[in-house]
Amino acid sequence: MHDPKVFRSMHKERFGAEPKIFVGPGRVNLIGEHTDYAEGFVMPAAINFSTLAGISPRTDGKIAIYSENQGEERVFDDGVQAKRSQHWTDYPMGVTAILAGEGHKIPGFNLSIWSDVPLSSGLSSSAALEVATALAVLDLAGASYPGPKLARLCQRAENEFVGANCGIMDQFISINAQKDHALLLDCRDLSFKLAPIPEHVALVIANTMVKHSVAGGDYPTRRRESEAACAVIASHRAGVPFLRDATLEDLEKWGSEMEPKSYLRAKHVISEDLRTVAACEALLKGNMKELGRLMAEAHRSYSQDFDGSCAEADAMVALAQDLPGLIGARLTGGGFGGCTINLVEQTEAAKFAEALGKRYAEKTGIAPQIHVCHASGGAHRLE
Ligand code: GAF
Repeated sequence: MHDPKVFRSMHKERFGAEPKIFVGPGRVNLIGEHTDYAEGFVMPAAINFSTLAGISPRTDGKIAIYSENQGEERVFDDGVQAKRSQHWTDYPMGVTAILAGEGHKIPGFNLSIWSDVPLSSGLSSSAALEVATALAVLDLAGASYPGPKLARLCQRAENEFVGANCGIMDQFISINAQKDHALLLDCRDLSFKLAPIPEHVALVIANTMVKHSVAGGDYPTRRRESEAACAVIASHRAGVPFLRDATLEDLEKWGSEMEPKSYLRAKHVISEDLRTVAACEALLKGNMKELGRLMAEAHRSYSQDFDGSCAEADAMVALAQDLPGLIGARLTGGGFGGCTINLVEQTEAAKFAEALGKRYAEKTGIAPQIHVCHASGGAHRLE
């Protein structure tokens, strides 16, 4: 992580005021992909890559936002904006606008941002930024929310202000994560179960270096395709507003009325919900073999039925299979690139990471980034 002391003095030098600093972590999803917006199940963990947001008040009503990563500062002379401007500041401004819309009086402020969550890698750099900003702005406004409610507000910032049609998973885990745990989240009522990640298991995150984006065309297309399948089922059986409510039997019964692509997308989503709940049980029982099997099946389903992978991610998963220490591997996050998650025996993790990186570079000609991570806690203030 960035040295908070350096970050603090950077803010002080730029804005002439002492900041309060807040942290929002990125996340990795162990299993449960494209199920959140279908009100199903996901099982993510926060990771030790995060975004820092430093905030100090201003008296002139202006909002200044500086990103050390972008090397850019933007000043909004009339404070909170009503609309996006297709700029990276849409994320922090979106959160600010949503909070203002909730009735909070938000004075002018200086916000500085720094992050080590790799961008466009499926590790939720957007949610980390939204969540760190939300804590910072709420602190300034003298307000706070319970975690699940705050996650919904951050999701709204992304849906309504930024214009990316994401579900609730990323914001939820960034806020509500617990150190050394994965969290099985029911995306319908936001109830959750914590599952400890055993000490002997490392999270090895392998970045294919193929850029992923939720705002891009493929994510909303897949979402539409799966929702079209749900509409067919709902036209026969009441009480299926989301694929969460559908069964594999429903799919077999009415699948012939669906576009073939929609059928396959729904097959992934419905079966992924079952796998995700089963994976949590396996993790809780310490049944790593079953967890690995479910992850392998989840990757197959994500890649072949949902068509959410890419050649590089498929290669990264395939190349991991016979490496010593592997428990399970699959593509994580929104898809079409980004990172794979490998659960690996801790004692083998360093060697595993090195061997996987070498194999991937030889196979694809791309130098990957491979990180041995651990599950960290949720967003908080840095004292
Ligand atoms: C992205 C989205 F932001 C999440 O809401 C989720 O849909 C995920 O892709 C796919 O599981 O991270």
